[in-house]
Amino acid sequence: MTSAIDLRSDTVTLPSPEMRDAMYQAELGDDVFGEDPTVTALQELAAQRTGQEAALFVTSGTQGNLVAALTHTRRGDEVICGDQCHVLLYEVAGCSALGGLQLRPVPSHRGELDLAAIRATIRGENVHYPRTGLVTIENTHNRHSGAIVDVDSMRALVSLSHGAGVPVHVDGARIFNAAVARGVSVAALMAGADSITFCLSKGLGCPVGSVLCGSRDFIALARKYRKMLGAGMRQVGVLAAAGLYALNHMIDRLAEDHENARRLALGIAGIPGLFVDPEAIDTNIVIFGVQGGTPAAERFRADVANAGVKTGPPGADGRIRVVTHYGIDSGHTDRALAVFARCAPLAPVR
Ligand code: TLP
Repeated sequence: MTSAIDLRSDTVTLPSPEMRDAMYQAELGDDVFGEDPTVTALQELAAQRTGQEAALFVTSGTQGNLVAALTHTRRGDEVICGDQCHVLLYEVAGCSALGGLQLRPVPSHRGELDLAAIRATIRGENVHYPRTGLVTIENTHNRHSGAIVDVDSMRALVSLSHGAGVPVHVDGARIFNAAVARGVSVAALMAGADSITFCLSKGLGCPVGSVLCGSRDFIALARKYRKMLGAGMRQVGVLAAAGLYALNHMIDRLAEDHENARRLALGIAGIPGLFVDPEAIDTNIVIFGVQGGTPAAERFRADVANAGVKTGPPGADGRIRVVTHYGIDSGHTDRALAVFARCAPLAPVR
């Protein structure tokens, strides 16, 4: 029996033998004392890659985004974000529950935030109003099928926000996918934004961890908030070593994931009863519709799972997400497409 093809997320990747070896060999120390040389090396490299002064190793993307929000704002502030973004939909309302922050969603199109809506949403001075403390943007955008927010668009957003004295945080969980797909540096994609979280535990193949990057002062304060959240970690170089390995060896190969995602999207577009626009696939996420809406999508998902292909559950809009990653090659992609064709609602023989 062949093993399942897991397209649920790029979070399911396992560390390669070389990455495990780097973890085994890592030089360690107590990072709460700032004495873990491997963590320090990872943070320095992450800062350099993102064009920031400093960086902080955090446990997850969710924690990185929360620490960023706590560091940029004060209780009672508003945070402007996209209406489909991860911070708003999938981070357990941490900003509100733990930061006393109010999230103000604005419409987003393929990851780009509507600038007119942001202009209208940033608060002026009025006794009734909270302060606008932060604008946050996601790049690449998960719910918009891994869409890339390009440099020009980022520049316009940063200029508008900074013009109003509001900092910008980038949820760059998959920013290296954007950088590789566009052939530009992450530093260029930042376009002057104030901070970024990127994930090591997605396409880069690490077992755990994300990095928050920003100015030296910002990261000094962020370190305190990370400690407050209970994530002052000790000999954590054993995990940072995987991150260092990933930044040095796992970035260029993301292009393969993008090719496989495109191959999946082109295949899905040719299957009667499934719907996707392959032209809309920028990176490694494909979100597609199933004729018959949510009930048909649930049936389809169960059928393909029985045939050995794992996909995400249908979202609120009834569409299904598949994500390519280090554990998926073109052979897996073609096998998955054959299963999709057999299980699609309009398949000739079921
Ligand atoms: N996304 C996960 C799930 O939570 C949905 C996934 O499988 O895609 N920002 C973005 C854009 C993300 O997609 C995610 C994870 C995070 C932040 C949070 O990262 P973690 O899982 O490390 O907390």
